[in-house]
Amino acid sequence: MSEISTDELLTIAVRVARQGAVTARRMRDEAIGDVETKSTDTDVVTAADKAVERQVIEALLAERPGDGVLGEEYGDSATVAPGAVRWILDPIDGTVNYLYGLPQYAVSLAAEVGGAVVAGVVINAATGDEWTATRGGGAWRAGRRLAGSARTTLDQSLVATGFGYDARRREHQGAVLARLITRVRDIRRLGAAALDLCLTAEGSLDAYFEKGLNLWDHAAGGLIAEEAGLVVGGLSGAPAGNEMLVAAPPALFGALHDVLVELDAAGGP
Ligand code: LIP
Repeated sequence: MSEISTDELLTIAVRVARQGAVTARRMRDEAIGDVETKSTDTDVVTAADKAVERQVIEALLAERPGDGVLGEEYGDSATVAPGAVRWILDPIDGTVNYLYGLPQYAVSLAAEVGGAVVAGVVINAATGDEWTATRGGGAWRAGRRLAGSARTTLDQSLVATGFGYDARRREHQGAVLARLITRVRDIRRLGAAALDLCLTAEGSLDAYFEKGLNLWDHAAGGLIAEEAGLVVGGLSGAPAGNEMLVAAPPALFGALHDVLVELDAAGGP
């Protein structure tokens, strides 16, 4: 398979993700009538999550048959050709917001080559807002290069986070929040990790952290945050991942990291 540039990968990702966003918006009224549950009774999947994922997979593999796709709903189809790309897809991130009609849900699509994410796009399917990045090429929204927040102290920081679908985990996350909330300006729970990462990348939030994310929740948003100059990582030197993801400007990352370690934010079920 011929070498493809990250810009070309981004062009494909943006085109396919925009089509997915249109489908998500068009289907909303009918899709919320067809809802199933996954890990718990509150972990929902709608007909639109599945339809958007099938549509995106079809479009990607029609253009690049040798590639693979890791998607939230249909899992991982391994890459089949050397040098192929693995696409990492969350068809509708923020499905509970989608169900309730809260305009905070997104199509998130990243291109991974040789184990590294090299291009990513996140589109708020309700508003059309779009964030993109290529590795080394910066992070962008509406032609503006993003640079994250300039805030330097935690007590003045607006921090976003999220909660899992398991009640025991939520109990632990709630306890952490009860002690963190006195150490920051305020907390925001917006309900979609991909959008939380993009809002932090553009400085509309100062920092974000969450335990329990899957790769499809943060692959594209994580690259956008990194290319905006943010540090994106786990705790105690671990990479960002299911155990914990923290995204913050370099001036804030250390302070937030240390408080999260002190509060055992990565602990619990
Ligand atoms: C959601 C994440 C969010 C998290 C939710 C859920 P989904 O993903 O984006 O940050 O707090 O529990 O995991 O399920 O809407 O794709």
